[in-house]
Amino acid sequence: MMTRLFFLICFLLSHLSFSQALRSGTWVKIGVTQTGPQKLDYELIARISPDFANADPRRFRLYGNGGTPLPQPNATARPTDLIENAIAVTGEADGRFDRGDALLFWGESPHVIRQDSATGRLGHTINPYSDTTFYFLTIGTEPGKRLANRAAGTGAGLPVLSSFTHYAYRETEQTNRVQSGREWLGEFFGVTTEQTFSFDPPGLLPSRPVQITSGGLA
Ligand SMILES: [Ca+2]
Repeated sequence: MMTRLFFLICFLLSHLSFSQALRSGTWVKIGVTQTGPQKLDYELIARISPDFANADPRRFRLYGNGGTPLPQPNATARPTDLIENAIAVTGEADGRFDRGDALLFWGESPHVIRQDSATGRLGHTINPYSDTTFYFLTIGTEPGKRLANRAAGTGAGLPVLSSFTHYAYRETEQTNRVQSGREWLGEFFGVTTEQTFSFDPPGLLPSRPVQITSGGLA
């Protein structure tokens, strides 16, 4: 889950007027490429910016609006600024960010897999503008938003699951026919009529059906 995380240090000053949230303070820009829990431990954060090593971790605040692009229609509502995300900071109760402490948050890929509510089928959407989702970490003047604790459930009455539907896609977005727009295509066949693409889903049940969908342009 920790793969493909990378970090850039950004000291964003007040001239970045497009975001009120980024107008002041020390900021760390965090790039995420895969959806899932993300963990930044003390050593990593302290190496990126010593300011965080000397700060009260209860004031750590993470901002980000997820990975999907803004809606195309102008009239569709969208956030006007960065939204604070709830995070967990282990070891923050003592007011010191030190070895063994860590920051955890849920990060989203810029590309989304969703289930169609009408058909029940899974599908994906490629973000045409970015291959990375960015989050922004800062030290606030007040305590930051935190994940709430929830008592563990008993599981009583819930079905026991032994399998699930796995979804994988290959969409390499290599070429654009008209050098414009958001429609990008994958592999070019030309005189070659056959190419092989491998998928290796973990734990594949051999007796279960596999559904394959493909698209092409001639
Ligand atoms: Ca601590």
